[in-house]
Amino acid sequence: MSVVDLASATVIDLAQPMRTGMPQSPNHPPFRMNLERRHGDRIRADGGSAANEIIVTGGHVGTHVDALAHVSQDGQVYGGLEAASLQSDQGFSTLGIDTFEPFVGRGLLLDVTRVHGVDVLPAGYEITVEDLESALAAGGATPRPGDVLLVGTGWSRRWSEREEFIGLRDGVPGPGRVAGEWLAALRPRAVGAETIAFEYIPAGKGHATLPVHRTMLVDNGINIIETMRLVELLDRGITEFGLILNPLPIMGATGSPVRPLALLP
Ligand code: UVW
Repeated sequence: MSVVDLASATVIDLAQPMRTGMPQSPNHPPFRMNLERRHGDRIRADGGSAANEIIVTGGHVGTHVDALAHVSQDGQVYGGLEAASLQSDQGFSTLGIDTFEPFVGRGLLLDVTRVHGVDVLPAGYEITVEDLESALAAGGATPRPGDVLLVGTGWSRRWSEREEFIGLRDGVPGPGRVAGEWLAALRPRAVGAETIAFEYIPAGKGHATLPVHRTMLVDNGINIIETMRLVELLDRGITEFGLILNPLPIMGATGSPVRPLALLP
């Protein structure tokens, strides 16, 4: 896209709105915001006043990117590095979210809802390799290494149903271990979805095991984006787009909120 094209591009916001009480993985400290100073608390001599807030939050809240340092397996993070030697109270000396190079490139949406002819996949549904192959074929684009691959489940439509969205009782749809390996073999820069975890979570299993996190973060160095708002892409049948993905450069953190933007000519 040239600069002129960019100025006239349609921009689609792929982030969920962030507010206290939004759906939250039980694995993480929640997001809390409070308006600490209100207009009128302090009024300057010229009549001016300012309001501001205090925000206390985990790194994995709202729409966010998992850094490679987020998950280890048998004590090792991506590249066979010993996790314990990299971490301190200041975070990680490498593989933190600060090492994520801002992404400007191509995004592909593998819309599994379209494959099944539904708006929303059922809770606890395991997305298979066949589902992903069919979604890719329906979208029509061939993935290239370095693309960001998003999996559409329709679950951003359920954002306001807090307990159901978290899925502790009924589960969450997502790729199973084999489908995760199939995605990783396409060598994407990152993978993402609408759900609380980029995983298939069966009913009643909570967030006990996260095998796709291991495949992506530990075995292949592929970042994960969770809790995306894909409803507009799904409704409009958009499966290929420019994508800007730029998490906050919080030094050594294992994740960061992000506001991904899809760009269409
Ligand atoms: C989960 O708890 C699964 O979310 P994250 O991947 O951010 O840890």
